[in-house]
Amino acid sequence: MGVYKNDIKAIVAAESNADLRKIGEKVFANERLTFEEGVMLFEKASLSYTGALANWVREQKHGDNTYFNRNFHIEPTNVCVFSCKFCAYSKLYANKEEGWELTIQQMLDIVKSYDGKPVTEVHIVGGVHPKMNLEFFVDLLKAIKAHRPELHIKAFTPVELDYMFRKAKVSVEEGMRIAHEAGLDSLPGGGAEIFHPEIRTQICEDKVDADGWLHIHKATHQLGMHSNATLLYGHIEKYWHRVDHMERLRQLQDETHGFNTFIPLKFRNMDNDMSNVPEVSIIEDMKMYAVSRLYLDNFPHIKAYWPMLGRNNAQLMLNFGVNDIDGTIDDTTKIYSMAGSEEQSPSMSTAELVALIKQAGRKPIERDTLYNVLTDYSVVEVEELV
Ligand code: V47
Ligand code: SF4
Repeated sequence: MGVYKNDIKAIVAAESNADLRKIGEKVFANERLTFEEGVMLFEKASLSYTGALANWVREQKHGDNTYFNRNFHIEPTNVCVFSCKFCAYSKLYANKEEGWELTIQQMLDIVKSYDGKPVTEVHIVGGVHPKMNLEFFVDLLKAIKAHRPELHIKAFTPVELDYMFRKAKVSVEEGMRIAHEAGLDSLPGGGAEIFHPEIRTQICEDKVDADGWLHIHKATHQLGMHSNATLLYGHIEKYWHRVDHMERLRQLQDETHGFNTFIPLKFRNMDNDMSNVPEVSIIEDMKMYAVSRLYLDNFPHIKAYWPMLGRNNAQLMLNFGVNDIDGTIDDTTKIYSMAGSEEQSPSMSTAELVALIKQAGRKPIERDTLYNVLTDYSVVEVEELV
């Protein structure tokens, strides 16, 4: 699209703060930003400056290509042994009347309900139920693969996996091997929240810590699988906690190159134990996406998860470093609607997603989970309106 392309060098040259000018020059030279520079972008740079740089990087990496996939979600249970303060979704085991737990057959029936539909991925993530153990999920993975072998299974966060592995008394490496052999193809990005213990102990102290989260992703990458990473922003953290989080991810990515996508998740405050914490503005959202594009120089993709952010805001982020807009979710994904997300019952057809990306002046590309191009909708008409 190149809104900024011709003007970007002039924007940097005109910047009055010498440190920010240096950041701009480093971005052009493909030089890595330091921790201090990451914090400075959040604290000192104007949104237009950061946004212009992030857009430039986005266009260097992907041009106008904007990716989405066709997926569906399964949430095995909302019963959870943990009690993250931001979570509006989990129900304690003791309070099961408000909880649900699906059997393997029920989950397989959900998969079967997509028979004949052109979905390429199932995303499975939920609460940590004390009775849903490694054996249970191995059986689920095998059942799905037996029914539809080509469906990519992106499932389980390190929070769920850590619990399963410890209960099964297997190492992370052994547990990941078992899950992979049963059919697990990749990991979604959840459970990362904010890594730094100063914040983590306040918002989700009882679940897997930063080292544990990173260990599971490292073991995943070592098996040749890919994964995503998230960051929960806009609550009680400071800017430097966000940069610390991204720094840890950047370091692991240097080692393994296994991450595909970074997904900043905006904290929503409805019906949880942090309802007193106000939500941040759209300006903060744009900053978060833009700085992440600049800081995570070794992450191929930055995703705006539209059910959480709202489709119009997600569209806006396509000018602030974002090149992926998740998928055509067409179920009732409860984890967000319960926390007050923009989209109470997220659902968007391929035609709607394509139109949304085109309105932003970008090229809609349907991808599979691993970013192989399936259809370029800038040259192909949307064939159906499902
Ligand atoms: O880790 C929970 C977040 C995450 C709230 O990899 C909340 O493609 C905001 O990671 N406000 C799970 N966020 C979901 C997730 C995800 C989503 C979409 C795509 C992918 C991917 C991954 O949801 C949790 C937590 O950070 N979350 N409660 C809340 N109140
Ligand atoms: Fe459980 Fe996940 Fe909610 Fe934490 S965020 S309470 S681990 S469902």
